[in-house]
Amino acid sequence: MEKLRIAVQAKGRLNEKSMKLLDDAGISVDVGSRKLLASAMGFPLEVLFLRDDDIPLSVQDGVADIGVVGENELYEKGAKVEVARELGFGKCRLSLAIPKNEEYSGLEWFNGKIVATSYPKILSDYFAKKGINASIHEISGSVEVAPSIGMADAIFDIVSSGSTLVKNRLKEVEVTMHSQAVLLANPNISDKKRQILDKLQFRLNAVQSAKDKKYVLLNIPSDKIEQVIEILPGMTSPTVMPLAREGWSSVHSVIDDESFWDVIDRLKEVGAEGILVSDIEKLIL
Ligand code: PRT
Ligand code: ZN
Repeated sequence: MEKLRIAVQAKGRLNEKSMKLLDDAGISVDVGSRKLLASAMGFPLEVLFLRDDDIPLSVQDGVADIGVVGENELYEKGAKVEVARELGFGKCRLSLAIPKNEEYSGLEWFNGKIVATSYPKILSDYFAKKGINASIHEISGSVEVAPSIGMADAIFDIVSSGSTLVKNRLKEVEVTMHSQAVLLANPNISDKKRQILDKLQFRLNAVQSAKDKKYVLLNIPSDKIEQVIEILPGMTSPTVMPLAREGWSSVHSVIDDESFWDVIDRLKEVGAEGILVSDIEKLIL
């Protein structure tokens, strides 16, 4: 039977969350023996473990059908692939940083300077767009030490909390892009594989929708039901059931996590009692 092959980072920052994504979709993969290729159980999928640098082109060239990688790697490699979904993890930014004591006047500061980076394509596109003439020095690791050893005047690298910059006496002066992990897909996969991808997407949608919502159950005097329904727009009309206690009803609904506290405050104001809120594991809309 045809299987969809997903490329996942073998080890590193994205590995665990990529595997959790499959797990959330009910797909379990036996990775015990740390093979290059592992099969999923009960779902037509296999996992190819690669360095993240190799994922965009492996999807473009069809070595894998889909893959999980940071947008930074995707744009650096310039791979011709589809972005099937944003995954919301591995968030970071790509920034220019200079020694802390330097006075920074604006982007022109970089004219004539040497900038060390592992992302030469993204940086040269950025400088070209901004009309800056700097020389880019490509290095593959520990970019942040380049200025202190006299290898470069500045760096262009991934920043998350910013503590690596502080430790290396650097300051972030320009943010050029934000990045997160994305699910890539080869645009030319067979119809059969496309169906498997759609099935995976359906499951991931259910998990994602559930994460953004809460399930609410509350008791309310029956004459206040109209007011409660106004506060709880829900996805569908809320379920209302009579309680054994005379003149009271129970209301069940699904609300957005975002407006959660606001909704609870308003429910209390109209007299709701025994408000029970719980996480939703999956939600099929
Ligand atoms: O071995 P392989 O090539 O597969 O892995 P890798 O070493 O190239 O990548 P890895 O595992 O470090 O990161 C994988 C992806 O995670 C990156 O491509 C980004 O999309 C994403 N990501 C998210 C990060 C960070 N946050 C991050 N903080 N990647 C790297 N960092 C590093 C950064 O390079 C810098 O050294 O963390 C340091 C900065 O962190 P702060 O918190 O001190 O600012
Ligand atoms: Zn890498």
